[in-house]
Formats: sequence, structure tokens, C-alpha cells
Amino acid sequence: MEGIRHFNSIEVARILGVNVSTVKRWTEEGKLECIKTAGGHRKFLMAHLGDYVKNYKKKHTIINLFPMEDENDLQISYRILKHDYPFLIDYVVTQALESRLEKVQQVLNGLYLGQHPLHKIYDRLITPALHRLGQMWHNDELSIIEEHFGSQTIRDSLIRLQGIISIPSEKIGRAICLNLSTELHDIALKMVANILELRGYQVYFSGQFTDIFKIEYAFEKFRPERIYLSCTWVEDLEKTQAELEKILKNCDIYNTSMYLGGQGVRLLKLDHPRIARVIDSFEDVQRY
Ligand code: B12
Repeated sequence: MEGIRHFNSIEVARILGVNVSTVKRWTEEGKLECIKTAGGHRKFLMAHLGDYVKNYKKKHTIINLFPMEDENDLQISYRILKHDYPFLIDYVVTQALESRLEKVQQVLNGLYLGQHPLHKIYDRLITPALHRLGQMWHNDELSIIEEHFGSQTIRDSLIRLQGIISIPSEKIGRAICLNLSTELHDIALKMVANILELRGYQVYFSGQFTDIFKIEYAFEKFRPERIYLSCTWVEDLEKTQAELEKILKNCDIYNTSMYLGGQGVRLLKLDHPRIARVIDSFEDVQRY
């Protein structure tokens, strides 16, 4: 349990807006899972709260993820409830640049447990926050090292959020999320993977700088119905186009549909029947 954030019954009662005795009752009824310590105390993981919200919380009721320790927490919690994305973008950018992972994560968890759809959190908060970092860097308001700390904090908070997302156990298909060999940007692809998991896909995520020399291995092993290709930075257009075509050949063999996204896609030649769609929002990742 060390290093894993957990809550006690008092904190959970505050988050869910009920009495401690109600929390106790729900754990006894099996509605809310918990871990019992050797001393008989209940400890709750974020995933336990996520499951409870998914299974029992009514749409209109309010979740308060901030432990409410000070005026500032109250303010953020209020902005979450009001869906005040412009405010939250400023807040996330400021906290990310200070590497305050816990604070960025609180916002994401608060929105998610407050039943904001994941794609909306990504389109309306995370994408604009990352674009803001890019803009600040472009305007020389940030050094590259500052930008690295900021974007890495956001990336880590997304990975932690993944820990509380309730993924369906019944799978509807298999999808590979792939970066090409010169691509370092993988945050958007990670978000695509999260949404696909939520939709019920078994996702295989390749990570940064994926050498596609043996890409047929991945097709043979995973037999994906879909492949999501991310292309933000094109260093060598000819090489990137050749990699795309090699992947498409495998799509032909394995009957796989390709979905693409990223700022570099517009540079590529995309006239192939296996290309199902170019996607530029997370809402569309959810939809198609
Ligand atoms: C974070 C970041 C980095 C991080 C990446 C960390 C990581 N693990 O991903 C670091 C610091 C490592 C980095 C490195 C570099 N970066 Co950079 N980076 C960014 C930044 C600030 C955010 C990128 C991001 O995650 N955006 C959030 C996503 C969600 O937004 P999006 O990319 O616009 O994507 C949207 C859609 O296209 C779609 N989408 C995107 N990908 C996918 C994939 C799929 C499958 C689907 C369906 C949809 C989809 O979803 C989004 C919804 O709107 C951008 C600024 C910006 N404007 O985006 C620059 C930016 C992308 N980087 C840029 C550059 C130039 C670089 C470097 C070359 C810098 C350098 N000289 O070293 C290197 C690239 C190295 C490499 N070989 O890849 C340029 C790219 C310009 C271009 N495309 O021609 C940008 C735009 C900055 C700028 N204004 O110049 N970068």
C-alpha cells in the first residue's frame, strides 16, 4: 500500500457527501469496497470510489473530491462543479509547471468522479492545457526544460487517472495504438487508448519511437480489428510515408481498419481503402 493514495472513512464521507455511518453501512452491504487494516480500520482506494460512482451514484448528485483543507480547495471544487474549464485550464497549467502532480490529479479525478465524460475532460481541459504549454514555449515564455516538466506532469496524471477508470470486462474488439519510429509525442495516443479501453477494446499500446521493422509480428500476435496511428512530428516525410504504407499492407492482410490523428497527418498521402478516418478530437475517438 505504500505510495498508493488511500482515504479513510471520514474523507470518503466528505467526498461522497454522506455521514461516516453511511460509508460504514455501504461497505457492509458490499456497495462500496474497501481494504481492512490489521487494526480493523477501513481504507479506500480511488478505484473503490470510482466503482461506487459508476454503479450507484445518481447523475444529479455531487461528488466532492477535494479534501477541503483550505479556501483554495473549496474554490477548485466549486469550479469543477460549475464545469468552469477556462479556470481549470489556467490552474492545471500553473500546477503542472510547478510539477505538482497531486494537484493536477485532483482536478482530473474530481471531474471524472463528478461524471464528466472522459473525452470531454481531454478535449476541454488536457488538450488546451498542453497547447498552452506549447504556445508559451513558442513565445519564449518557457524554456524547453520547463515545458518538459509541465507536459510530463500532465502525462503522469493521465496515467494515474487510468487507475480509476472502470474498464468493462467484456471486450468488443482489439486495437493497437501505435507511434512511428521518430515520434516522441505520445500523450494524445495515451488518451486515445484510455477512451478505447473505456469503450471495451483490448488495447495494445506501443509507446514512443516504435520501430516498425517487425510490425507484422504485432499484427500476427494481436490480430487487431483497428489500428490507431499517431503522427505529430514528421522529421523525414519519405521515411514516415514508407512506414505508413508498410503498416497499411499489414492492414490489408489482417483486415484491419486504420484511424489516424495528430498534427503531422496532413503531410501524409492518405489514399488507401484501409484508412477509415482521420480524427482530430477525443469526442470523435469516442464516437467512431
Ligand atoms: C508535450 C510536447 C512535447 C513533449 C512530448 C512528451 C510526450 N510524451 O508526448 C516533448 C517535450 C518531448 C516534445 C518534443 C518535441 N516537440 Co513537442 N510539443 C509538445 C506540445 C506542448 C503538446 C503536445 C500534445 O501532447 N498535445 C496535446 C494533443 C492532445 O493535442 P494535438 O497534438 O493538437 O492533438 C489533437 C489531434 O490532432 C488529435 N490527435 C493527436 N494525436 C492523435 C492520435 C490519434 C491516434 C488520434 C485518433 C487523434 C490524435 O487529438 C488532439 C485533439 O485535438 C506541443 C504543442 C501543441 N500545440 O500541441 C508541441 C509540439 C507538438 N512539438 C513540436 C516540436 C517541434 C517538438 C520537437 C521536434 C522539438 C525539438 N526540436 O526537439 C520534439 C519532437 C521530437 C520527436 N522526435 O517527436 C511542435 C510540432 C510542430 C509540427 N508538427 O510541425 C509543437 C506543435 C510545438 C510548436 N508549436 O512548435 N514535445
